[in-house]
Amino acid sequence: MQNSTVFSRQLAMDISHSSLLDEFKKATLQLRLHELEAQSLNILFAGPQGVGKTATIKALFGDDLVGDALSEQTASNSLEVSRYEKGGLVVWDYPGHTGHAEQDALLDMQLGATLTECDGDGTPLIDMVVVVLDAAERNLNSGYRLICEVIVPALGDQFDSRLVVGLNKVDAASYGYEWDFAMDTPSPEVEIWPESTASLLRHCMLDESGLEIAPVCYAAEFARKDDIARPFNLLKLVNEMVSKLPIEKKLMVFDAPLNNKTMAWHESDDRINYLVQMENNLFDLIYEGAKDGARFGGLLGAYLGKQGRELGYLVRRNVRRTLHQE
Ligand SMILES: Nc1nc2c(ncn2[C@@H]2O[C@H](COP(=O)(O)OP(=O)(O)O)[C@@H](O)[C@H]2O)c(=O)[nH]1
Ligand SMILES: [Mg+2]
Repeated sequence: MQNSTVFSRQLAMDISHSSLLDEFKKATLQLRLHELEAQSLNILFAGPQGVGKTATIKALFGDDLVGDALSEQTASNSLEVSRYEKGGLVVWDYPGHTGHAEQDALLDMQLGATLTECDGDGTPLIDMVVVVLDAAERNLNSGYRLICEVIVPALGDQFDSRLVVGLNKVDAASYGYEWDFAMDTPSPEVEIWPESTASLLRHCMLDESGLEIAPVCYAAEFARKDDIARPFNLLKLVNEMVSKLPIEKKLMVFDAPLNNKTMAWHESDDRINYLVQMENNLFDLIYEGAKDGARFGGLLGAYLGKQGRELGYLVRRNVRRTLHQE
């Protein structure tokens, strides 16, 4: 049996080879997977210059996605929107303000227009906007204004399910505090500054725009002593995205070329178990009617009996393989 790198295809193969699922269940699950995989996913990244939008895209979807694009060199500091595409995934890397008032106004207009664009059925072109802000920046005003004055009005009443706010560079924000190398986690102090910035932002957005959005603190390139930088809290960020996306788009995140570096998905604040949340999300998506992963005794799907448990096992195995968490 040949393995597939596409999540839903590998899962479909595993389902068809399973000896514990009956033929009817197999057919139901295959049909469901087939419905869910025939989609496209458009994610737009926006935010001021230098906050790490491109770094975030690379952290999530690997260097290849961005590297494939011809315009990489020219795009990084230009006014052009870069568009990266692979399979059903389309990523829009939107340039930030340059300080030139006229150009900036034009950029905002373009961004607003892209976000309001819909197809004939009224389905938006852009499924999700991820606004990246720099937690290390003392002044977050320009990013904040971008959210409140450009993005939220353009998203209209769907802003809640189409907007994720990320506070990047938590490593740089926590200057003075150290990574706890003995425990291999950030020391509690490392999180305090970005988290309080996140609550402040959340409060301001709620107050000004009625937006109930909790920014996710993360680092696309957590710089570590004597080691190459690697992401921190990436799983939390991607979880937030998957949780908000409409049902028919969720699986596409897994079918996208997710970063396949071994350590990319490992380090998180562990406030909740993001991997478990991800497994639950996927299980509920594929096994219609399931809730919270239908866990029994902690086992994914086990509440639904033998077949649920088998699907739970297959989902778990594939999630862990995709995110290198075996
Ligand atoms: N310390 C730190 N630096 C980062 C992080 N993410 C990105 N950077 C750096 O920030 C700079 C700007 O990143 P880039 O992705 O080009 O920003 P963009 O203009 O928003 O696309 C680069 O030098 C990155 O290496 C992070 O999590 N921590
Ligand atoms: Mg960039």
